[in-house]
Amino acid sequence: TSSSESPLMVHLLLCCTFLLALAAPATTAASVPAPALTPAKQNMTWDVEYILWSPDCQQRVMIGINGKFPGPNITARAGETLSITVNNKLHTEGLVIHWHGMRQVGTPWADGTASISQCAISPGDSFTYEFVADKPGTYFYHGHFGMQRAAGLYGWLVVNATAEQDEPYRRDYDGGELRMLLSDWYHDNVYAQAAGLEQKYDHFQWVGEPQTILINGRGQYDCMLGAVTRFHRGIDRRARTCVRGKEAKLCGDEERCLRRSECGPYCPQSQCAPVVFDVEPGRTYRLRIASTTSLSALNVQHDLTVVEADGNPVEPFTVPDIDIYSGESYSVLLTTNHTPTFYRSGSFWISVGVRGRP
Ligand SMILES: [Cu+2]
Repeated sequence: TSSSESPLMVHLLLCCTFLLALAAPATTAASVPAPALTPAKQNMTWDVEYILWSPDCQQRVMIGINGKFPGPNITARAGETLSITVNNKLHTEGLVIHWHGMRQVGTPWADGTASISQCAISPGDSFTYEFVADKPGTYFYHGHFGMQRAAGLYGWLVVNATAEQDEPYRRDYDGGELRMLLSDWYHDNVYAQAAGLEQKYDHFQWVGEPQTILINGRGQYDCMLGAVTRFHRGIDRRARTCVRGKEAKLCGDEERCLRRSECGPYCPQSQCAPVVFDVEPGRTYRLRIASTTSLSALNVQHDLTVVEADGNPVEPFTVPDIDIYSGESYSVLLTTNHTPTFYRSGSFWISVGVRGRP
């Protein structure tokens, strides 16, 4: 999949509506010192189960958490304890969850690596992971048993710095935070992928290139989004339902149509609708990027300033695009300094393509 022929894209919509939710933390954090917080604890309960989902407008079986894909966003403050009770509702396989980037100081049993730090949680059983999110940074969690990560078992784990810690680049962005969790997606299920890799006499049969790149669990198979201009004409972000016009005839059953995302990427309710970031002109945003791909090395194209890599601040440097390999994460600064001339209101694209694979 060359990035120039079939770019999979994020649409940055420049919106005149002020996004207070995004803008407010930036201004308060810069001017008013946050009150000292007592060490807090977040409790979560997750049911991990098979779900039917259409991440690229084609329904498949995935592994979801509490009925959804990707899993819940965890946003912690450094020093906070996370307590996550995981119920294994996969009836035929074990389960663990690894907290990628967490140092697990004093809690090695919470690392979530099957057969290393713990036995896999048996079907029907539960296990409570409890650990301190001690270091600010951009992380994620994922299944670490069999190929469960490739089946969709992953999600964000972002650790914010405390007021005292103050990340060095904190004052370099005034627009808030955006997130892009990237992965590759294959239409062959993970059991078929594993069977190919493990074939007795002809092992390491790789499934091939991914059908779709997912951004925050969303993608569009086979360039179905079409030309950029078609997308701009086709999408109605205020639409409350999936079925309208021609699609009504196609779907008939709206509930089914929504569930299977049969109305395609143009319906904002679709599980495969493109990710859209609302941003204001003339601001700088912190964009967190992480990759959970099976094997694809990805490339994100946009002018960016890199400020964090894998939870460590780096001397800022500016790039026209960035390569990201599986398991890596970055924070980059993105400035909305282009004049919005492109179609309708100001709309811009970030593209994510496959750079290659090892
Ligand atoms: Cu990992």
